[in-house]
Amino acid sequence: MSEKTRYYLDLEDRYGSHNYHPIPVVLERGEGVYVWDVDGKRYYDFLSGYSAVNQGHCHPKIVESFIEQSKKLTLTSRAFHNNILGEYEKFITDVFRYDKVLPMNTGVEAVETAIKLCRKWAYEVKGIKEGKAKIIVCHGNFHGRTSTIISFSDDPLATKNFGPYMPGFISISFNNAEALEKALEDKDVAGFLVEPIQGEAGVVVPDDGYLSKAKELCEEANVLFIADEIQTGLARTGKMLACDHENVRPDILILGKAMSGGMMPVSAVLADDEIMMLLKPGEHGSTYGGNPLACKVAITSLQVLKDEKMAENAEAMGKILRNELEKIDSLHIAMVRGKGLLNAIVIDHHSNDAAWDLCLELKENGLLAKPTHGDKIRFAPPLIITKDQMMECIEIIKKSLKFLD
Ligand code: IF1
Repeated sequence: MSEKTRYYLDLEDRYGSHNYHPIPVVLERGEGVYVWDVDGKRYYDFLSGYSAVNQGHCHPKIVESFIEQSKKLTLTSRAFHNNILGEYEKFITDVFRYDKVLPMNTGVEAVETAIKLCRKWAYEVKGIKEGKAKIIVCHGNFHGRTSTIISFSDDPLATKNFGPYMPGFISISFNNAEALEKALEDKDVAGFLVEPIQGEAGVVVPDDGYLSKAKELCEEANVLFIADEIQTGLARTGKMLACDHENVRPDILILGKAMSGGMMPVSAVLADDEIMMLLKPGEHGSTYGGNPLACKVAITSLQVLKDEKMAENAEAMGKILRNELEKIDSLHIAMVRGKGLLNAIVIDHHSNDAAWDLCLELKENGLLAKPTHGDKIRFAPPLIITKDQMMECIEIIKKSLKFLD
C-alpha cells in the first residue's frame, strides 16, 4: 500500500465513524467505466456506486446540467415554487407513465414515503381500522437503514441493538407465491413491498412469473404492489424497470440511486392520483426534495439512459458476462446469477475470507468489486461498458480466480 493511500486510510480511521469496512483503495477520479486511485492507478468499477452511476462516472451531459443549474438556482425549499420542478414532474411521469411523482432524496426516504402512502390508502380508501395496517415484506430484503425500515430486516448486523422496532410488517419468503397468497388472507394487509431482484441478499433473481403472479394476487386481495426499484431500476437489469421484464406495473414505484447518475441523492415515488392525491399539504415533505438542481440533473440522467440505449447495452453485456463467467473452469465459482448488468458470483472455498481476498486480488489486477454476505461478489459495472472492455474484465476475473487455487 502506498504512503498516500495509507495517509487517507488513517484519516478516515481516526476521524470517521467505523460504520463501513471498505476495500483499501482511495479513489480520486472517475470517468465512464473507470476510476483512478490517488497513485494514478486505473480500475474498472464493477460496483458503480451500488448502481448509482449506471450512466458512468461523471457523465459529461449530467455534469454539464449540474454546473449550469448550480450557477442559477439550487434550492428554494417547497415553501416556494421553482421553474424546474414542474418540468421534471411532467418528464418523469411521462417516462414511467404514472399520474404523479413525489420527489425525495435518499432511497430510504422514498421507501418511507411509500410506506406512509400505503398506510394512508389503507385507512382512507381500503377502510382498515386506524393503526392496524400491515405491509408484507420478504426475507432477505434490503430497503435502507432508518429505524422503521430495519425493523423488517432479517440481517442481525442491520438490526441488533437498534430496537424497539416498528410494528406492522409481516415477512414471508421471497420468490414464493404461495406464501404471499397465504399472507394476503389477513384483511389488514395494505401493501406488498418487494425488490424485483434482491440486491443485498446477493442478487437473488426470482423465477420467471413470480412478479406477475404476485401482482395478480395483490390485485385480487385489494393490496398495493409496491416495487422498490432503487437498485434494479433505471436500465440496470436490461429494461428501464426490472418489473418491465414481466409487464408488471406497480401501484407504487420507488426509484433512487441512478436518478442523478451519482451526482447527489435523488429519489422518487410514483403513483396514480387515487393514491398520491391522499397526501395533503403539510403531511409529508423534505427540505431538499424536489430542489431545482436535483430535478435538472434527474431529467438529464434519465434522458441519457434512453439516448444512449443503456438498457439494451446492459442486456447485451450482461449476457456476455454471464456466459463467459460460466465458461470459466474454476472450482471456486459455485454459481453465477443475475439479469442485465446486475450480477453476482457465489464463491465456494474452504476459507471464509475467499471472497474478500478475491476482491483484493481483483483490485491488484485493475477491477473493483465488493463482497456481500461473505461469499458473494457483485459484478455491476456502469451500463456504458463496451464489449472490448467487458472481455478485458473477464480476463482480469479469470486471472484473479487462479489466486484461489
Ligand atoms: C449501504 C446493498 C446495494 C437498496 C434498495 C433502498 C435502498 C437501497 C433496494 C436505500 C440501498 C445500498 C445502500 C448501501 C449498500 C446498498 C446495497 F448492498 F445493501 F444491497 F446497493 F447493493 N432499497 N442500497 O439497495 O437507499 O437510502 O442508501 O439511498 O451502504 O447501505 P439509500
